[in-house]
Amino acid sequence: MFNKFFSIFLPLLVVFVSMSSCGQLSEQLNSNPDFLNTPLVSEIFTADPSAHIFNNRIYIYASHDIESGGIEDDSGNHFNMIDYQVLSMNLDGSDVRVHPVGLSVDDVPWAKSKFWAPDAAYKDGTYYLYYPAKDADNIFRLGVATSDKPEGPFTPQPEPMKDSYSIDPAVFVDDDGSAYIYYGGIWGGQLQRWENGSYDENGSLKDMGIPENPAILPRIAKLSDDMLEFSEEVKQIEILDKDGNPILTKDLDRRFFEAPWIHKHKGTYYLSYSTGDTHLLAYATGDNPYGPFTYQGVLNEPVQGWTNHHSTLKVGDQWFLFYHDTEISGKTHLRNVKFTTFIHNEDGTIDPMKTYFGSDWRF
Ligand code: FUB
Repeated sequence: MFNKFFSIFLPLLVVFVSMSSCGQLSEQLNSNPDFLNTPLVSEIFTADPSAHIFNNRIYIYASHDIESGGIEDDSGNHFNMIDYQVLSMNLDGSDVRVHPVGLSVDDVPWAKSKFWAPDAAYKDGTYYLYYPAKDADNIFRLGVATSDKPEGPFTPQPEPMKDSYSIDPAVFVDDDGSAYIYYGGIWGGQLQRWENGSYDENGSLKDMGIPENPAILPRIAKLSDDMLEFSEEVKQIEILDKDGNPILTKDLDRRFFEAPWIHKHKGTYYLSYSTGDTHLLAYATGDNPYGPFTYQGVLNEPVQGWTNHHSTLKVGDQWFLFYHDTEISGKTHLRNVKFTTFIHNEDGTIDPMKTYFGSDWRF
């Protein structure tokens, strides 16, 4: 009965509640046939949603987009976020809330700017917020902050996680309780500056490596028992094609760009990620948290806006994709979080989702 409720009524209820929570603005926007779903909130701009269930409620850890006047460029100069505000809602999609500021860049001794895509995890009564920020040398590092409440306020650790770099942390807790942090992003995310194991500002300014070479890869490390540090040396996560060959730098539709996320379905690990300048979410599968992962296909076609960043969440028996687009603002740096449902086919594949109909994407 519970499962039937979730699979049949929840999506409908969710659409209704989303529409009503955004009021007249959403009703107008919803008349635009280009967009399949409505923004979850319209009080603030939100992006890069990482959704989790804590205490029988859905919590969404998102970037809080603001207008900072930064001129748009390939390094993400226009994304100058300064704090995090957690979103939450009931499991049936009701009671959508925007919580007060949970962490500000001014509270973090080592962080100077750019609170980009965060994630969160829970262990033994403590909630952990993982986030990237630029330090005083303009190098992206990953930080952790803790709270006894899922929405914060969060108390930051005084230093970044040791040996951390780049952006877009996503923490996956496996069935045996082991926690892994996945991260990385190229171009503005600086991953290309770490190819030799230490920071090289003169590393390729984009991912302009040799087109025939394997693409730059996302990173993984197991977390320590206290969830605050890496407990092992960082590893690269291989993404292979179906013949077992690495995806190449020139393969812009399939190569990793940013936003790694992991979910597990029937024992298979699904690594999904953004392809950046081709604006897709792609997914690859593996049989353990470290991979290698084999490319399977497109998860979400391009949304409106340059970035495409997401998370997946199982509520009851129903899987949800949380993502963002720019429906409210029409501006790449002022995004709004949305969600939709998806299924895994019998053979484990996921059909490409189409959440925006304004593109001429070729599926
Ligand atoms: O929100 C800033 C950056 O844009 C994120 O870290 C990337 O994943 C992209 O969505």
